[in-house]
Amino acid sequence: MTMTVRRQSYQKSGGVCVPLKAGVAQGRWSWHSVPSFGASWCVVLLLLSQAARAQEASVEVLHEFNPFLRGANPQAALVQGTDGSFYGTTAGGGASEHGTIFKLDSTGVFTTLHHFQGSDGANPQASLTPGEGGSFYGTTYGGGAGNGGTIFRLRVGGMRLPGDCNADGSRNLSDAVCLVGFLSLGAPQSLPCGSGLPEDGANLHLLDHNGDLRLDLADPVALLSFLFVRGPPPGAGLDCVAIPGCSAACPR
Ligand SMILES: [Ca+2]
Ligand SMILES: [Ca+2]
Repeated sequence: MTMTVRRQSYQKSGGVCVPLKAGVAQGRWSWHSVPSFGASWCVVLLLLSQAARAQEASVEVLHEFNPFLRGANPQAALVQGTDGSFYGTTAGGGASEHGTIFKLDSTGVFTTLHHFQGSDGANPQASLTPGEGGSFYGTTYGGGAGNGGTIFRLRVGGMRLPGDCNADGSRNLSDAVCLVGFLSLGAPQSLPCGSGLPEDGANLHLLDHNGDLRLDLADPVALLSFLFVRGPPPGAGLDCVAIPGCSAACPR
């Protein structure tokens, strides 16, 4: 049986060692040797059994809010986005010391997405709420025109037109050619978002025309069908959407 050894101060009372802290000797710990010294104190080795250890929780620090300019004093719960990352706010810190919005991705990479300036809000304290197209809605305690706070929308990722493979801001025959070229000829050598691979969620979001969660020749065929014979629209819709992992390429 695996044991963990801890040292705990005990006080001698009537010749017997008594734990100083309540709860130490309530069954989770057992003490196996009681070398005593002096008139008033004992030193006790406490052995925590493996079974008792299994009941203990452990905390792993994923990020420390330091320096202050990257955000400080988070108060709201994290919320998970459609990309699997966790999003949250800090009530303080940031470039203007009015708080920030941040992202912690699935690999533990921390990114500050926005620094509140005061005019757009200050000191957010409530959780973000997921909205359409990977966006989030939230509130700030202060800031805004009358310093009474704001309601804001956070768009995560660049605005992209579904199906726009060649990133020119329009959806037409050249996008079907782009996707066929990548899938069959290796030109272009990469897709426009994320890692450039077809498995990347951003590229799937942008180019999976038939919505079957994979990119293959059926997608440019479906795009051609939509463009020329009134086939079904792109799985991600007709309008520009914010896609995490993509840079912006929508018409203004
Ligand atoms: Ca295009
Ligand atoms: Ca597909």
